[in-house]
Amino acid sequence: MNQQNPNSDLKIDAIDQLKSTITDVVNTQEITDIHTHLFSPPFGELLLWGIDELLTYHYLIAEVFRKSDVSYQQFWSMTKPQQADLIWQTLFIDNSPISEACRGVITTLDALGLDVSSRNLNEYRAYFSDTSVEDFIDTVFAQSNVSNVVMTNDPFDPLEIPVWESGDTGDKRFEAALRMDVLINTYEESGYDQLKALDYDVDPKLSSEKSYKEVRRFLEIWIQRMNPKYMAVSLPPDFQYPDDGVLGRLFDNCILPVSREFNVPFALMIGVKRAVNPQLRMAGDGTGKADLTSLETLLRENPDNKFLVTLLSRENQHELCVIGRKFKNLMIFGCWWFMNNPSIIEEITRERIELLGLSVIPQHSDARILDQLIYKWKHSRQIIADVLFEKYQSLIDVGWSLTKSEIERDVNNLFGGNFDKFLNGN
Ligand code: FIX
Ligand code: ZN
Repeated sequence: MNQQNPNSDLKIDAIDQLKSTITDVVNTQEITDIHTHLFSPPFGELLLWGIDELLTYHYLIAEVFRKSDVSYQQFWSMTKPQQADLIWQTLFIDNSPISEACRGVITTLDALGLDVSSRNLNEYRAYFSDTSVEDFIDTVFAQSNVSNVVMTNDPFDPLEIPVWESGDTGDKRFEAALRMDVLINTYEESGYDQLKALDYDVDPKLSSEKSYKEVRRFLEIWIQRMNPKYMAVSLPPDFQYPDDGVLGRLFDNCILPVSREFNVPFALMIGVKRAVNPQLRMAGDGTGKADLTSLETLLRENPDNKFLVTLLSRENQHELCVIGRKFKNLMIFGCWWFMNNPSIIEEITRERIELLGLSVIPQHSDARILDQLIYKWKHSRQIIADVLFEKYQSLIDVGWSLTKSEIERDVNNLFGGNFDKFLNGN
């Protein structure tokens, strides 16, 4: 929502006025967070929150092994509070917490009103045990000024299925995204068996018209159940399109037609190498540079399909912006995972704005733990404000003038308007 005030139409032509206006607008604008791994309360244990979850975030698990002598086996046999204790001691007490993932914990605790100078983990634990999840959701949404978040919903997850079937997913601020990694990336190993078990008449190689129809039926049922904002998949850097394997058949005969028919965009998250170090479990994924010719082909051959795209390799980001200039059916979003560090967010945001103006979704949080909405957005808002300041300043320097309402319009589009228009437009 565009939050205007009576001074919105005053011309801004002085730099100090510009700085304070941008800071104010960027901090007060509500955000639609288009990709998270958060869940509403009916999903039970899938909704993670609290200090022990914050400290055992997989980004921090990867970091603790670099500084502690703990073996993989010892670490994985610990309870969650023990793992959190180890991470706190190693990364926050024995070393200063300056990595982005560590700094995020400190930003979050501070924003919640906890005394970070006490360094007292049990004091932080006490705060969370005195809070209900419902109250905490309100606190976090208010603190981060996020209006709604898009979850990541796996239609094969036994913990999710009963909630969707009940028709009651609770808090409407949590919206759905139909995630299709199991179907697309592991069709032959597991997707096929799971579809068969659910009575879909598919064949193991997904090579018949009958199978395509069944997969389309599966997708349609889930689209009706979830009302997802988009369908999504994460893909390895060597993803190829066109493709004469299962992926290509799924794309061409199932996903792209359904995506068009139901006007549900297809989100591609390209560049993840899963389990580069399996000992690290969820923390063991890596990144690689993709060949974006495949993305160009997909966009060119499917002009009536909408694609949301984020990439995991820094080396791919400039090329992605150039592709964005060529295809209006592409919406670039977020600084994903290993890209979600201040220096890289700044570089990518500037690069995107210079090449694509205000026609991008600059950030998503990828929060896995509710509390993280606070730091991920606080840190990103600051960087986005700095980049916008630089760009508006260069206009004012040569005599262009701006109003606050124009800045509000621009920021509103970046933080939610572009997403809504992309979903709802034709
Ligand atoms: O595939 C994804 O959606 C990734 O974001 C996650 O799998 C990843 O583990 C993550 O949390 C990144 O931030
Ligand atoms: Zn994610």
